[in-house]
Amino acid sequence: MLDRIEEIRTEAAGAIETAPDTAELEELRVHYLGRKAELTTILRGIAGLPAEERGQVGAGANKARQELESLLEERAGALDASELESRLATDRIDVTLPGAPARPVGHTHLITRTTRLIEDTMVGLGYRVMEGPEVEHDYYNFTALNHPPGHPARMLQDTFYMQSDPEVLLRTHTSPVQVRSMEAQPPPIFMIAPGKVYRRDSDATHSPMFHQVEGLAIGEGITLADLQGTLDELLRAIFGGNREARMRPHFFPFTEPSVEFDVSCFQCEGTGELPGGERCNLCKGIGWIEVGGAGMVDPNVLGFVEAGGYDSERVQGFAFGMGVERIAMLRHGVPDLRRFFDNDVRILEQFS
Ligand code: 2U9
Repeated sequence: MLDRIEEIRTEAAGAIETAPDTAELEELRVHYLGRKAELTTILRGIAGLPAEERGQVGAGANKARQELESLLEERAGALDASELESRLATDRIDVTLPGAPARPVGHTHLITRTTRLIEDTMVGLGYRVMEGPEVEHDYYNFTALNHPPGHPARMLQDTFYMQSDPEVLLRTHTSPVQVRSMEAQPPPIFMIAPGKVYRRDSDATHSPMFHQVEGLAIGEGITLADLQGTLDELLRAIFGGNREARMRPHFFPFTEPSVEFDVSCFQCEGTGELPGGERCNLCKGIGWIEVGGAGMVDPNVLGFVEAGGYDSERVQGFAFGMGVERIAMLRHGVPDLRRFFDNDVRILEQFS
């Protein structure tokens, strides 16, 4: 019996030492130490052995069992460690990899891009970019901008008024930002005000919400010639090449004199004619395209901010305004302004 126990121990010890993985090791544990194992059967039968054999066989079988148990534990520890090591080596996850499938990168909206182009150009000329509230007081939107009572632009069809307070409205232009900026900062001031504005108007070229960029330059000795040079520079940045600005007389309540300004046509180079001899369809053969309004700031407007240091006898300057949608439509050949607000991603992809 003792020989058999020794045989089992040797055989089991060899198998345990060479077990290739924890699953096989578990099978060996069941085979050599489980309920139906030979060694277990021997231990269970000790009581039935002759008295003189009991002690030796019992001690031998228990020793063999204990030895095999500790060998199993040792091997399990070694296998666990090496299996963990190989799992760590093969299961490595690079959390910086993109998901599958990779997400497409989005596009900046054309209105944002056009606004930023204008901002970058004007910042390059030394202007600051200022913002203000879209819900405005009548004073900043109209009164301080020299809109006399009863002026048509104040009329209900043009402006969204608050029902609960007719003095409060959605700004119809970004000009209130200039007034607020002049209140906050003495001259000289060079600033632009980009942002959303609201008017009761809706068709292919008008939207109840659209975007403007307005500019303001006030200081000593600023003239209409400075406005011409600034517009030349800005329109070249927007429409490229050797574009020029052209001013035509107009009327605005907040500027005197007031002008509308055009850019020389970038399709026919201002000739009004295409290479084949036919009339340019973009400028309708005129050679110029209307892009905005401007003028010298009316002394009455400066009067509203006199307390901030704007003495119209000492400082003067110009202001200009452009509709961002119109600029983007011209630059990119978009025929209908509503496409900017349809939320169809294809228009973003087309102009990426
Ligand atoms: C102050 C003084 C004067 C801003 C100006 C225009 C002319 C103008 C239009 C262009 C197309 C609006 O988007 S549009 O419909 N803007 O023609 N805007 S001068 O004049 C100011 C602004 C603020 C204190």
